[in-house]
Amino acid sequence: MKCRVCDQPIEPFMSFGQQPIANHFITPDQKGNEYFFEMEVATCSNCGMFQLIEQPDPEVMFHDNYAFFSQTSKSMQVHFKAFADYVTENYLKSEDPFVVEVGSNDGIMLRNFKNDGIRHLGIEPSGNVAEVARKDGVETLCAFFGEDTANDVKAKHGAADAILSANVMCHIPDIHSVAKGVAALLKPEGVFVFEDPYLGDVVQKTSYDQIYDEHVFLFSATSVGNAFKDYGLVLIDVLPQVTHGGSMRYVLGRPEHHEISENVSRQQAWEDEMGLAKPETFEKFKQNCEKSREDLVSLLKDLKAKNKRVVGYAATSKSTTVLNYCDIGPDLIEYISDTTPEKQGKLSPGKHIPVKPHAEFANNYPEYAVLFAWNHAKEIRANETKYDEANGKWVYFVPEVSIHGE
Ligand code: DWN
Ligand code: ZN
Repeated sequence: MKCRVCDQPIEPFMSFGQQPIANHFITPDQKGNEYFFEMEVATCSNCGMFQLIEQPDPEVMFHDNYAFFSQTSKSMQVHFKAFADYVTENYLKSEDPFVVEVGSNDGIMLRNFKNDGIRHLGIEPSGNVAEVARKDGVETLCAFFGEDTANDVKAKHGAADAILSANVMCHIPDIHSVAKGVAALLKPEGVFVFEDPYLGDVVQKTSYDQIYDEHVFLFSATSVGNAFKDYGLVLIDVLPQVTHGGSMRYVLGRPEHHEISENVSRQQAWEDEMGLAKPETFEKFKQNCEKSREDLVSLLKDLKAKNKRVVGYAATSKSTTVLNYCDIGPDLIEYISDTTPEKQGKLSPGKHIPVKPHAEFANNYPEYAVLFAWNHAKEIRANETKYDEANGKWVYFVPEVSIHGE
């Protein structure tokens, strides 16, 4: 096997077993017809890239029925307004700037540029979410991003001052085609700003649920720096983010036009110290994942033995990895409450736990709720004070399996 980025040989250090498509919530008649793949992971000791060995075809994962809409979280709306303001204040200095977002989903970030009258274009392959953005007045092209799309956009709209992306780059297996596209579309002084879940956080918190079919890479400052250097793009800044349980914002540009922040070398030095490219680190990570699995399964079995009602809270993509890796089905979790209409009335991928609207939870509180959207804990706990008052307990599994509210 070869590294997807630098072509050096790599070996998987761990398998999460047979995993389905994380966002493919099924109807009962689709049982037995699900797509599964062996989810093995590796890190490259040459370029530092953490990656999936096998990834299902993009068309299987992203399509017109894609079940994730970014706008479902209020705090993410606030986050993307702040992201847009950061870009405008720091990098949109030209007279009539043009901003492109790769994987613009339902327009959650670009609508801030639209509101400020800034020229923008979203590039989004999933037709249903792109349509939501268009209805909101956000210019959106329904396409996968690569060199060809970049050249088409440049011919039609001109070069971009900023190319942005959030929780998308880690989904694209051909990072070289993205880098070529970015290099082609960006003005000489332009910037490429993207953020994704950060490998350092995943390893530190044992948040292995960030690993699923869509996330072909988990980035670090080291691996991002290596991946783009052949295209004349260097890291000029890195800014840690609290979103998605710990993310990193990477700012890339051409060195002749930008100063390089000290944040870059500081972060890379921290990664070296932490051993983020070393096999021992991932051997320990594997052991931590196994311990997390044992602890969660034994807690749920114990609650079942005590006849407690346990449900899941939020049918996240991440929950697919947890449920399938830990082999947790409807015998241990009665249903999963989720606010997304497209998921409700369906069954969770692989383990077939029913997904029900939030009203089901609110109208008949369980005794325990497993918080699958632990990354939104602050927002969710603030919204669910009545559940706490009713003596409801929360099960967390990041950074370790624990019960809250007791
Ligand atoms: O990278 C990705 C990230 C950005 O978003 C995608 N591949 C898919 C998605 O991952 P996720 O599904 O793990 O995202 P979230 O934001 O952790 O979870 C969203 C799900 O949680 C939605 O189905 C809605 C649900 N939810 C809920 O039911 N009640 C969310 C909140 C905040 C709530 O209060
Ligand atoms: Zn590599």
